[in-house]
Amino acid sequence: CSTVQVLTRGSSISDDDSVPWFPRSLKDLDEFAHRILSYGAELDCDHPGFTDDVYRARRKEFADIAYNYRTGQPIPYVEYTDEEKATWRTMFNKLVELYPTHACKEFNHVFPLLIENCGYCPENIPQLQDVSDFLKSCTGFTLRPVAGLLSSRDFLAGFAFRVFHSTQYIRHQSKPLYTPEPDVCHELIGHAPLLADPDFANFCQEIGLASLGASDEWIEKLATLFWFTVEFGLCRQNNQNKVFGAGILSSFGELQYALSDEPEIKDFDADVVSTTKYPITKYQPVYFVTEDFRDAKNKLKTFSAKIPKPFTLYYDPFTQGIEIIESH
Ligand code: TIH
Ligand code: FE2
Repeated sequence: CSTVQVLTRGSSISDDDSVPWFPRSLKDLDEFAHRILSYGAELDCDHPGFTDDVYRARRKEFADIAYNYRTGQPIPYVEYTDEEKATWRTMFNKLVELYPTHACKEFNHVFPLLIENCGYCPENIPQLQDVSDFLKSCTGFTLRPVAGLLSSRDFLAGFAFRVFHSTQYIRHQSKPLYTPEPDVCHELIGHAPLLADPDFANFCQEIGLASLGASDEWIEKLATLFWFTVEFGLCRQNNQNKVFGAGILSSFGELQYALSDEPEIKDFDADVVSTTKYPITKYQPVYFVTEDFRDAKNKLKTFSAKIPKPFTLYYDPFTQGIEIIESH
């Protein structure tokens, strides 16, 4: 028989070299601010804003806000410029035309609530703090500003705590209908609506919990599952494919393409999905379809039970922390 020991903070699990460090409390997420893969202003040379000094300087301002942010602080409000608002308006107006026919029903249920409660409209880029407050009241999810790209490990870990790392800058005005990197339009139009849905929120947290303490190899698989669901997932509703992936919902170009005859559509099988390769700078050649978010969560649970870990962990909603039970 096995003995079970509840670990307190700082005890043996953190001394075990075979288990990668992971956050155990909301405050621990502050560690990530300093571990971004690219600082906002260092844009790749093929980025549309690369030669635009004004855009680069603006990206640096946003990066600084996120870099200095700490758990518990309000996310600073940002005054967006007329040019930035015009980019949002172009996207917003085009996307809302497609949602009734292309987006899943859960998304279409929440979207009007964001218009009502968070200032979503063509003329206004909503503020992260307002959206965060709204999400918190629906599912407990909160937003946290992020300065640049996080590693998959850090990004997924946030989900264990129902924290979504969100960019605050906007895409370059020359390419409003598709960008290869996340921006505030992608986060607020693509991701935020479904983070207000209880089943979807559970699914997201499940991926996050599965990622804590997992090896690099398993993180890669979970990040791929994340990609083909939260970012690029389709589901079946009334015998039709509908979109729930944020990467599709925030791109007018890809939203039309995803439900056309062009891409390959496959049924969701977690083992297959988790090892499928994908491009990050162009439309996806293949999408996977799940039944609904509960079905996706159950499949994910079965999958993540295979991840070897020398302990079991639980999320404690009262402390918003992780409890670890180590098996000997
Ligand atoms: N391609 C998306 C858009 O244009 O809104 C943004 C991203 C999706 C996935 C990662 S970045
Ligand atoms: Fe995203």
